[in-house]
Amino acid sequence: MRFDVITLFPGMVESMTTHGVVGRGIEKGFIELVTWNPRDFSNDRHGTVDDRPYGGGPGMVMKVEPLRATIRAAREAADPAPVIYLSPDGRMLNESRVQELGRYERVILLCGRYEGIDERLVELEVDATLSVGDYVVSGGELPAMIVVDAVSRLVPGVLGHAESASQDAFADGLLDCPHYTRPEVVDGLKVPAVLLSGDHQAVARWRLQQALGRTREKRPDLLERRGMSDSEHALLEDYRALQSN
Ligand code: 4FV
Repeated sequence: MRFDVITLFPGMVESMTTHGVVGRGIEKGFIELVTWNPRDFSNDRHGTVDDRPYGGGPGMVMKVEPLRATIRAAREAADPAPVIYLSPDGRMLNESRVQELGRYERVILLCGRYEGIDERLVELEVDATLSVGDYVVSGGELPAMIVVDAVSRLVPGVLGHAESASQDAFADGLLDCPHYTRPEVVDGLKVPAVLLSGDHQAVARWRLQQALGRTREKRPDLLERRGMSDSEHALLEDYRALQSN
């Protein structure tokens, strides 16, 4: 999978190429990350990419031309790819949208800065807009890096065999089960006995029960959306009985 990221701060995004899962995915050749700086496509010698907003007000707005030239160059550089703009007014990123993006061979991620980009660029060149949450950060780079990381985890081969995206929270629409490691006792708090039993079936049942219970407690909206099988319903009832004891 290839990610082309249009950003005024290529170094910030390129930091992903040498760290963690994405860094390894690039080393192993499963992921490609290319950055494009609109300053290199500005048609004035100052590399101007922004200007004052029409109608007045604080801050600056990113100009259409440098971005359009950058998008055109990125588009021509490899196979067709959707242009995704990261912005608070986009559809909220979630696991199913991550899986949707994971079905492409390539995506172009457009990072805004300042107050944002000229709306006409969105109308003319953007295929979809995504938000990573109802708050404002100072640029689209961090949201774009979230997209690159979350989607890269779904690319076969990126996660080592020890890790698997199917174990991830939300992979099956549920929050994750709790995790424990050595030592066995911390301030008198023991690891749940089932995890020391060696009974893999009982461990899998316990982990599903915990995921159902915690999702019911913390994110009932997810459980509404996902629904449950009869055996999962029984597991959850059992969980609630255990919790109430
Ligand atoms: C954002 C978000 C976000 C808005 C103006 C960048 C900033 C600045 N992007 N999800 N939340 N973007 O806050 O995606 O240009």
